[in-house]
Amino acid sequence: MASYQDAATPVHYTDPSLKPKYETNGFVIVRGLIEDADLAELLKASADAIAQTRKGDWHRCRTVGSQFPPYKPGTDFWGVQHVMHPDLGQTAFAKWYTSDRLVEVARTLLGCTEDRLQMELFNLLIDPQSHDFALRWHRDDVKADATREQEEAALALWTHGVQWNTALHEDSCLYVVPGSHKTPRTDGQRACSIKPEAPENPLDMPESIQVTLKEGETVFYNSNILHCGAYTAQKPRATLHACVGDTVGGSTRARNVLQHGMEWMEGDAFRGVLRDVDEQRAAQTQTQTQGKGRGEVMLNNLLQMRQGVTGDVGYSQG
Ligand SMILES: O=C(O)CCC(=O)C(=O)O
Ligand SMILES: [Fe+2]
Repeated sequence: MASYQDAATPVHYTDPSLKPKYETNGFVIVRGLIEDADLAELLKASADAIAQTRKGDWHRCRTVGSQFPPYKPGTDFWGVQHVMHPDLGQTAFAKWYTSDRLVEVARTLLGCTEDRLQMELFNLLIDPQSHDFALRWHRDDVKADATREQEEAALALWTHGVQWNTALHEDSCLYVVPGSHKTPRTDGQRACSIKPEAPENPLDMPESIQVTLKEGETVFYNSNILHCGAYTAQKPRATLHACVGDTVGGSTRARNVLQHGMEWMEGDAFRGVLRDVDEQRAAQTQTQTQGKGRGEVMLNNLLQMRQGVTGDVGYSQG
């Protein structure tokens, strides 16, 4: 296996080693994904979304004190939820989520054609204002007390989606155990991830590393890799946090995605946002056809998956 140092070395988004690195290590750091004009636009949209959240005008948020959904009400925030929501009024996010480079990398990592991409979550992770905060070590859709066999079964299924963090400011909040997307926890790793409390020092987790992203870099990762997040009020954070699925996964990703409450995506207003960004993209590209209708195809794939799910999906943690 490649060294951890090698695993954490950024590669260009067109580099052929992208997929093998992602598959071996469970994550890959990518540079060159955001064009300069898009970075400025995303920074502006993020600043507006953060301001709305901190003022108490945006209630879909991650509050300090809640590690996982459902997030309880609160007054200090570590995330802005559902940034593509039409009521937030920031179309830059939907434009980025459906952009050529991002879609190409997601499609490559999933090994699928573009028409199979399923729209999922898009949130923004931010610095809390007045409290440091951390998540415990976890896998997003496997419970902490899962047996070895349950963990093995869950990991074997978890190949139909990819998650990413794109740092708009330098970001060192994420920690991962490279390669742990394929193997159940060792006894030592289990001991460090079984309690509901966050660790005092994330690096006490055996074989863990801290992931540092420079401005504009993205880490794509398997969200069932063993990972944790530690947040400080001392340094600005504005990190785009999103995932996308492959429709061949059927309902395997339903709980992971639908637990966040996606009903707002059904309305005409959101479809209108997707059409607007589609037109903007067509006006900017010469081919006019690349990516046409892409956002709506992705959305329709999600809505179709959701229709097939009956009953309450519950929550991945707790
Ligand atoms: O803050 C991060 O980068 C990770 C967040 C996370 O692991 C989660 O929300 O489940
Ligand atoms: Fe997580």
